Amino acid sequence: MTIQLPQWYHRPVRPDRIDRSRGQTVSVIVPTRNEAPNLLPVLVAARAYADELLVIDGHSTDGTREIAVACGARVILDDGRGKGAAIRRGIAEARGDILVFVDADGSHDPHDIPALVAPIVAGEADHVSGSRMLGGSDELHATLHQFVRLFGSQVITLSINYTQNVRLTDCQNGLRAIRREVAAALGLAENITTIEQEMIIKTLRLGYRLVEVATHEYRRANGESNFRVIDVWHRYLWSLFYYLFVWRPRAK
Ligand SMILES: Nc1nc2c(ncn2[C@@H]2O[C@H](COP(=O)(O)OP(=O)(O)OP(=O)(O)O)[C@@H](O)[C@H]2O)c(=O)[nH]1
Ligand SMILES: [Mg+2]
Repeated sequence: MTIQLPQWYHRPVRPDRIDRSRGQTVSVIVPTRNEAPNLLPVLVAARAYADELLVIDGHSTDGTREIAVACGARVILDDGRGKGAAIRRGIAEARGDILVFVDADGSHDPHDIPALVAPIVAGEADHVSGSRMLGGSDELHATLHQFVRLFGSQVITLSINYTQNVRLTDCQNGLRAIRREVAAALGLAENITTIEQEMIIKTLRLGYRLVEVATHEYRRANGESNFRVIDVWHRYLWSLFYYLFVWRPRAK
């Protein structure tokens, strides 16, 4: 079996790019399910930026947990309900002041962590979302399936922009940083990848400060996408409608 390293792997590791002068600690949380060939470079790069490295494993059967432990991560099994439930578990378990979420498939570059945490460290944001529209992506536009995903994602972004009076460019990226206290205060409920838009909408509707930074999305290093629009599109529409129009923020 040939294993590809992600394209970003040879970039220099620069933990000094995180301003540590205010003593804020960083937890990097990696949700993963059967990504063993991709996980090692992600964890090796991510741990250089992390005070705490958490891997939330979706009951992988491919040696994922052994790799995670070898990289010094704390491994937690999720409850089998999906990536959203894994993210929620990560928020409950993490102890850092700033939580950074990085996918395990090699599509997110851990070297973007300093740029993601910078606005939070500087006290200018509560939640920083990586944007593929600002930073580019290797695989948003090439195939019909990718076009459908991009179109759906843009419709969701426009709905959020015009109802919340913001001008975001990407509401579906899993690469983000958020203050731990804010993440806990959102009261997240989604079990699948709809958690990304839930985090964005609740951040805005609760009055927290959300900013985007440019992050490039790489082709997953090995394996195939597990995301099938046909299985989940109705859950995306329902959750968009629910969090925009039905859900009511509690007073902070
Ligand atoms: N713990 C856990 N992680 C998951 C689960 N489902 C997906 N993931 C991880 O979440 C990240 C994003 O997964 P998805 O967006 O579902 O799918 P993908 O296969 O990366 O597809 P693309 O969106 O095309 O990149 C990957 O690192 C997955 O390994 C799950 O049920 N539990
Ligand atoms: Mg992916």
